[in-house]
Amino acid sequence: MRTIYSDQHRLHVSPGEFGFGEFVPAFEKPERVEIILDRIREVGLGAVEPPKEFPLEHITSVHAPFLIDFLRTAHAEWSALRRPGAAYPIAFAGGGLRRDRIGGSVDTKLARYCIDAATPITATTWRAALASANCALTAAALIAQGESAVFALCRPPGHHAGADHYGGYCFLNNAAIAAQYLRDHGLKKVAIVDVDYHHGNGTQNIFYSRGDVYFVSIHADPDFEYPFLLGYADETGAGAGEGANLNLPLPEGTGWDRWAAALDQALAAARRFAPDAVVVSLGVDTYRGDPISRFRLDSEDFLRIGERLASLKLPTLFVMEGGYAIDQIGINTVNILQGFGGAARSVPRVSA
Ligand code: SP5
Ligand code: ZN
Repeated sequence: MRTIYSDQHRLHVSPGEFGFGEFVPAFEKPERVEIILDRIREVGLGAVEPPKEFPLEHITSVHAPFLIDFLRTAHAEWSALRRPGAAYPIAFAGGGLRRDRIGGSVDTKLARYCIDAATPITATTWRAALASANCALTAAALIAQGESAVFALCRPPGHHAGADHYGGYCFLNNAAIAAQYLRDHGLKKVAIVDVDYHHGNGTQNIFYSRGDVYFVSIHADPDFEYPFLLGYADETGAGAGEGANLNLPLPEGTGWDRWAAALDQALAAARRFAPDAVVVSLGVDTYRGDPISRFRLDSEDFLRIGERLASLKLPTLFVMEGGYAIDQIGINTVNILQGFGGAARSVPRVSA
């Protein structure tokens, strides 16, 4: 399996995040994808290639242009006010505040566009986010040209970024951008299967009223976990998208048996949709050792996930999302790809 990777991801380094009463070092850090890349090379998964550059239209086909303009210019506006560090919001657009205000000061825009205090914009964040989206687009172009499976090793991740908002360590929704590219290049129906520990609220938001892109997500119940206010089972789609959104929230402590039953349900639903290709939002923060998560998957389980995804027998585009257990992130991620059948050679190794 080919991997698309850009070293420009290093241009995004979060100074830290607010969480549960303190400012803590960022969990979403550059080492994550470097370790995955090392593992890809160690097992001989396949070629690692840089992304091509794509026109911004592929991004503005899923994100509001005003959000894109903001991501590009936010830090310049921030530093023009002689502020240190990176741009974080100091207020949020809940409580009946005006969501129709899309301009104003950098703080006004941060309040409107950003959904949390864990997704800072630095001077070079935009370049990293753009390179990440280009990885997904490059992989999508390969799938559109007939490749059976490609891994977009995206960083920063994307599935929490919606049509006109961002957060959850995500700026541009790489999986959604890739799915839209496939739709624009001859594929009639695309299914997105999101196996990250967190609900892919941004992806759901983008496709909620559309019947051509099916979204199914297996995740921690938002009743106790981020993003808290989306990802419930009663969200089934709207309008032309009614029935094309499936949320499978699971309780704290979920282990393989229960998670695998949800995966089977997700894959059965995806199969019924009869898509022309599948985009997998690939998070490995379901791992038992993940520092911010409460599921209990073992490294071996990720091999099984890959095998079951392969049973769809469809062109498959893997897009990297979350996973914060740095020591095991390479093994866990590549186990999914090897389980899928992505390795030209070598026996899957399951522990360090
Ligand atoms: C792409 C992705 O996986 N985004 C996840 C965003 C989760 N953000 C909120 C996490 C709060 C973490 N605070 C954890 C403290 C643990 N002691
Ligand atoms: Zn996650």
